[in-house]
Amino acid sequence: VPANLTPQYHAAEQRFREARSTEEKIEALEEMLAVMPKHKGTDKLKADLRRRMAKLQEEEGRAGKGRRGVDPYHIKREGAGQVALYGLPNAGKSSLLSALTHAVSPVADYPFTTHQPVVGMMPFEDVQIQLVDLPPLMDEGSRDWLPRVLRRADALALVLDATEDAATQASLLEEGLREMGLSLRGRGEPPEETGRDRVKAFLICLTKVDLAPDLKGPLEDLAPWPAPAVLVSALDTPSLEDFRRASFASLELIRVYTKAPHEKPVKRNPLILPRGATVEDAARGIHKDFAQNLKFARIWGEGFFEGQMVGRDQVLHDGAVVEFHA
Ligand SMILES: Nc1nc2c(ncn2[C@@H]2O[C@H](COP(=O)(O)OP(=O)(O)OP(=O)(O)O)[C@@H](O)[C@H]2O)c(=O)[nH]1
Ligand SMILES: [Mg+2]
Repeated sequence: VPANLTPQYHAAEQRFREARSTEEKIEALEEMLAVMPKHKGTDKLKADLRRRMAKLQEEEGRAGKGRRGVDPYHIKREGAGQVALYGLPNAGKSSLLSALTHAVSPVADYPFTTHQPVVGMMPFEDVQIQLVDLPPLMDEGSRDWLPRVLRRADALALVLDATEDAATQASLLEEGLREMGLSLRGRGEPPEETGRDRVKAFLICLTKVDLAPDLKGPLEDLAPWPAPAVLVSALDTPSLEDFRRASFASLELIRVYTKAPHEKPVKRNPLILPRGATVEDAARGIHKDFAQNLKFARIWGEGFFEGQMVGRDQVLHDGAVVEFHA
């Protein structure tokens, strides 16, 4: 029986491989076990993961209640995904975090204001995205831990000050990331590793547009970049909605809504799945037995007639409503 591991499993496995601390390794393993399809084909894998888990837990115990294994800069992922804000000093990162979330990150009109990560939850439609405000490029104090935080984020938001040269800022950031072993990929490009580099999804955010005399120039300069630039101002609420949308897009996720037979298709409590997820993946997101016993599903949404019958391999799109039949 083939294991048929899901995209979520592979993502968790990647986090396991990159984990530095025992705590992180345990966390990634827990997720691998949780999202792993459970059937005959994965019995051996499950036993193997359990064994590794036991060993790690023992290690953590030896390290004195896990004190040594804990990374104080480990930011526990919450919500649909984690987007890290990265930019030059004074670009406007903390102002964005404060405008988009309930978190407060000190803002000042001088550079190098932020020294520690500040985390906030940003609502977008019916999902929550975790935003992480960070010290800027060239900040000496964060040299040791900043690369780890950036590596673990699901996507990076490159925050550029619209009153300064956009292309230069973007290149400096890309260079800085390269020095940390990070490179950027455009949307839809596969997350393959290029040598030792970790490849990150990203978006470009041109902020302080309320102060910028000209936006045509910067936009032309940024056109060759493989991610669309969003234009925002921390002072302009409608523009912030564009940032929320672009952040969600950068995570390459879909929202799938489920309903019981005879219920109206209502969009609430979405299942969050990686792009490319199928009916079977959605069923597994609810309960493993659901996926195993699934006979067919009915689907509502773009490209389908209402309640169209589909099989377990049907790829789902953002906003689809699904009804499972066992
Ligand atoms: N007019 C205007 N001013 C902004 C905007 N965003 C940030 N600022 C100002 O720009 C300055 C820097 O903002 P911060 O949010 O502290 O910038 P930062 O990128 O967090 O800076 P570091 O933490 O030093 O890297 C502050 O004086 C902000 O008030 C904006 O959209 N419009
Ligand atoms: Mg700041």
